[in-house]
Amino acid sequence: MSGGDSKIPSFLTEPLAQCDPEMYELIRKEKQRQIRGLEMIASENFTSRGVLETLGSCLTNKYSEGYPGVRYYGGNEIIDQIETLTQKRALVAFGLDENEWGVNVQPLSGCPANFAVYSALLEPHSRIMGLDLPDGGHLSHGYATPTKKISFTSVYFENMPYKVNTQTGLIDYEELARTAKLFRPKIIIAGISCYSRNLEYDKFRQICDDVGAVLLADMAHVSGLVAAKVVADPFAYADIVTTTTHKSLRGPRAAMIFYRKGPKRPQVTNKTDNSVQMYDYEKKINEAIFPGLQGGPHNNAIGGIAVALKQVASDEFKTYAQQVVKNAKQLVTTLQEKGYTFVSGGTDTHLALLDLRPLGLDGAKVERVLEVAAITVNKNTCPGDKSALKPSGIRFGTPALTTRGFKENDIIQVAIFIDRAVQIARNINESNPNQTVKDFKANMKLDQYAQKLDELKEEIETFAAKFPMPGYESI
Ligand code: DSN
Repeated sequence: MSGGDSKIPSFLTEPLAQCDPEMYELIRKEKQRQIRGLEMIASENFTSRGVLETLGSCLTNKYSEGYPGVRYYGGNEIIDQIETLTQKRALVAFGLDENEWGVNVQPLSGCPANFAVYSALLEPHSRIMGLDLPDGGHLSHGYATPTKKISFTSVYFENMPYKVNTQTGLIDYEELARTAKLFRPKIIIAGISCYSRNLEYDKFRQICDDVGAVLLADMAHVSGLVAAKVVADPFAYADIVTTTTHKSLRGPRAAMIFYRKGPKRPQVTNKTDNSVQMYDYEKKINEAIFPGLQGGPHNNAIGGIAVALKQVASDEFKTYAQQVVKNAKQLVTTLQEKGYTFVSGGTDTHLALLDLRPLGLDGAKVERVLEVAAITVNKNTCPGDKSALKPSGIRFGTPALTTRGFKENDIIQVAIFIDRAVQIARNINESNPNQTVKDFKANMKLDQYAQKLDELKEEIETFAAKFPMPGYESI
C-alpha cells in the first residue's frame, strides 16, 4: 500500500489569493464594484453565502448524466439525494402538489430551459407565439427582424409575436386572441423580460384553450415574487412553467422546468370523449434536457438551487419580496413626481421601464451616464421602438438593492441620484441633440460634465457602501 506519503502540487490546495493572484484581484475588484455601486439591473440579485459555498463546493467535480436512480455514471448516491431534495423544495416553494406537478432542475439556464420545452413538445417549424422582444418579451421566445432570424428559437420554430398597445403599454389580449385564431400556435408563451405589470394568466389560458395551444409561463423575472405570492401566480393556469433561479429567486445561475402531470385539466380534456387524458410532459421534457440538449448537469448549481429554495420558503423571504415591489413602486412614484414617464404608468412588480423619448434622450446615452456614476442599469426598448439596437428606455429593477436592505426612504435617495445623472445627460445632449452615442460618450469626458459626474459617483459610492452585502467578506 502506498499513498500516505504522496504529495500533490501546492497550487491544488492553496487559496485563490495565493495560487492565482491575478484572478483573485479581478474578483476582488468586481466585488468592490458591486459593493460601491447601485445595482439596478432587473434580472440581477446578490445571492447568499450558502449558495456561493455550494457553488464553490466539490459538487462541481461530479458527472451524473441521467436522473436520480438512473444515471450513466457510478458514484451518484449523494448527488441523487441532492437532486431529489432540490425537486422537493422546488414544489414546496411554489405550493405545488407532487401528484399534479413535477420539476426538472437540470437546465443550465433560462434559454436552454425554454428551448428544451419547445423541443420536447413540438416538431421543428411548429408555431409558437411569444411577446415581441421590443415590447418586453425575451429572445428565447423567438425573435426575428424582417431580414434576420435573431434567436435560434425563430430558426427552428415559426414564431408570430404578440404586442403591447403602444398607448397603454399593456399586452393587447384581444389582438393576441384574434391572431392566435389565425396562426393556431402549438404553444403560447406568457413571459417577459421587460414588462412591469401582472400577466393575466386567465386570459392566456382562455386563448390557449380556444386554439388548442399549450400555455408555457416563463416566470424567470418574477419567480421569487410568485413564490412569495406578491404577484400573479402562473401555476393556476399554465401547463408548463419555466424559470431561471438567479433573478428575484436569488439563487445560483440555473433554471427549472415545472410540468403538469396526472389527469389533464378539465378545460383541455377532449369533450367528445369521456376517457380521462393524462399529461405526457414529464418523459418528453426530461428526455429533451438529457440526452436531447444537455450532458452532465451542473450539480453545484442544483445544490445551490436547493439552498436558495430553503430560504425562499421562509417568512423573511416573503418580507423581502414584498419590499422588492414596494421599492419599485417608490422608485416610479418619486421619479414621476419629478416629471419622468414610465411605460404603462407604473409597476406591479420588481421592474419599471423609464421612457426617455419625452426628454429627447435614448437608452444608450443614459445607461452610460448612469454607469459612470456607479448606477448599473440596462437600456431597453419601449413599445413602438423599431430597433432593439437604439432603444429609448431604461429598465430599472429593485431585487438586488432590496437584498442589501434598501427601503422606500433609501429608494427616494436613489431616485434623486438617478434624476441628477439624467440631468447631466440632458445637458450633454442639448449641446447637440443629434449627436451619436459615440460622440455623446466622448463629450461626457469634457471637464464641465466629467467633474459633475465624478462628484455624483463619489456621493453614490459613499451612500451605497453603507449597505451590507451578502456572500463572502472578501470576494
Ligand atoms: N438577460 C435577462 C434579462 O435581463 O431579462 C433575461 O435572460
